[in-house]
Amino acid sequence: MATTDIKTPDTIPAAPAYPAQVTGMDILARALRMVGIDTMYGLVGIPVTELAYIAQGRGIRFISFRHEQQAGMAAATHGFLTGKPGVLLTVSSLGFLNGLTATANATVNCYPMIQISGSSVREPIDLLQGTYEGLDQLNIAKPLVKAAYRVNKPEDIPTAVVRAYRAAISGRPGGVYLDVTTPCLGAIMNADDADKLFYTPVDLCPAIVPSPDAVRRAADLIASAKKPAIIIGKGAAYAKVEEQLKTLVDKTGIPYYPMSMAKGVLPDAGPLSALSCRTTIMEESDVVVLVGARLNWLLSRGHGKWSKTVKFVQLDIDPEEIDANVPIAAPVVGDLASSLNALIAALPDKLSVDPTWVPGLQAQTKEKDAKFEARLAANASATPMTHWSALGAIKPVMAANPDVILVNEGANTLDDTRDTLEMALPRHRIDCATWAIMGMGMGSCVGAAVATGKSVVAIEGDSAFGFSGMDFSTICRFRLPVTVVIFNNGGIYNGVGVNMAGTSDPAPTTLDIRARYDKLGDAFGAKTYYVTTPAELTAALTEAIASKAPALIDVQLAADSGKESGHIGYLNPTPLEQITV
Ligand code: ADP
Ligand code: TZD
Ligand code: MG
Repeated sequence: MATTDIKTPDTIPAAPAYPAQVTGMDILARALRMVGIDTMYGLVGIPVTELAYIAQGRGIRFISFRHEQQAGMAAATHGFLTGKPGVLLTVSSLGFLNGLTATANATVNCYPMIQISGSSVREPIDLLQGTYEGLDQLNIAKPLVKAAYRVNKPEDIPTAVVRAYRAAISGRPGGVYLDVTTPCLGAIMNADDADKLFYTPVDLCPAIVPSPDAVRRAADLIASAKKPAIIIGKGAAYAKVEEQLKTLVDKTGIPYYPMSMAKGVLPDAGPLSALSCRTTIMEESDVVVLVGARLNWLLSRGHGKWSKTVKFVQLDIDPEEIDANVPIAAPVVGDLASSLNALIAALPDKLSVDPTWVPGLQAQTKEKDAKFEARLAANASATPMTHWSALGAIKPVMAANPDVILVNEGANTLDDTRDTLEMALPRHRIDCATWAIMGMGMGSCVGAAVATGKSVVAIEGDSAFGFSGMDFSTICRFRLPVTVVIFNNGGIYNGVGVNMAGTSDPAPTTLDIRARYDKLGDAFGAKTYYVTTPAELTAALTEAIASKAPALIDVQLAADSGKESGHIGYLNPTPLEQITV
């Protein structure tokens, strides 16, 4: 054979130029970037593992968790703090269901988030043929979320993402479910065709301006008030209307009472803060202005101690909220910034308030605060520690670090912490909120730290911590500046429950009074502390916050510290003391 017959690379014909191709996963990651999503929380596996890799490659931070519920709590907290939907990524079936609990909780709390879940191939799910992780996820999600969509074709992904985003933040924010099928994730498109799908959506969260009539009616009612009060809810924290609220309070001199997660929207310690006067406001106010707060169980649904003649002004974005429990005399439906601006402009410069009203509330505040301080002082040296002595040790440290975000869950641990720690800044308190659920702790810590870059302190009951404790490892893996403080009183409410059968099984409320939670922190390389005195606790928390590194403080309390159900024992069908068997 002549050497000229040998094919060299030069003589091999060039391969035909096939167009570059992309998958549905790539389109999804780009669509998320297009609406400004820069972080995703989740837990991967079939069929979304590669999606997470691609998202990371495209500049979306992927925060990987140990349990989807906690990833969802992080996404919800991210949404609440930033006003942009937090994104949760889950696998099909149980991963989806684990995450859905957080998406449902977000919906109840009006936090914007999007749960994106991979789902299996449709046909065998619909015919119940037993496919891998087969579950009719879309229909299961629907009743628990604000909106639910499924995307089946890669061409539809950018539209689906924009729709999910708008649904999460427009009107009343909430949880949105986006189901993405496995074939859609894996579908291949020509890159040129895919490029044409992307667009920049206009005005993703439009203002909703209240009607002038509604504003006039509300302003007239407020102007007629003798004993007015403002109740600030977490809707106001979310809507970032602290400046407008300050102007309203400065202009009118109306005192304010914050709901739990609205603490700090205006300072708890401000001269017009009526934080200690909840009952007086309920019993005596003639006009109450609800600003992003629902008249739900947390406000006795407008009944109970409320004066029979009180008139409500309600500022809310959701028209369906109005009259939900009691008649609302002056509804103002709109976004809070627009509504407050309009209301401030419509109010007279001076109100004719009863001259004894505000000084009376201020005197009451002084008296109640003094009593509270006396209680803390009386407990200061209690050994073993109680909730109060522990909180007395924590209070000055948190006061010295006002920009630290507080995460808080438990029963007594929740109620006593809320009562003890004053908040000076908006959106610095995240708790178990409207549903009073346990299991938001570690996820919320991660979401708060990632979304804001700020330091976080969680104060957790020992039971509450158990719901999310494994995701302390996520705090450690991402080296977040989070300190977790565990109040160990050995149980749900306390550790002195008695097994009514008299057997060796623990009582239903009993956990582990001798547990060393700090050793869990050791397993993941955190700074850890085990403290038994208030002085040790003050020192440990000071050092832990200053370290800006993951830290865990196990606070040993007395087993008898804490009462059943904390402040809401009245909601039990029958008090434990009255139960006989
Ligand atoms: P809290 O538990 O603090 O009392 P809720 O969660 O019960 O607060 O109420 C929050 C309310 O705020 C909801 O009714 C919600 O519709 C409303 N809301 C949320 N965002 C806005 C907004 N941007 N403008 C007006 N209202 C809002
Ligand atoms: N499960 C879920 C998901 N949410 C709940 N709220 C409960 C159970 C019931 N529950 C409460 O309402 S508070 C609480 C539970 C289990 C824990 C209280 O114990 P703790 O706090 O250790 O967290 P204290 O300080 O001991 O009261
Ligand atoms: Mg406990």
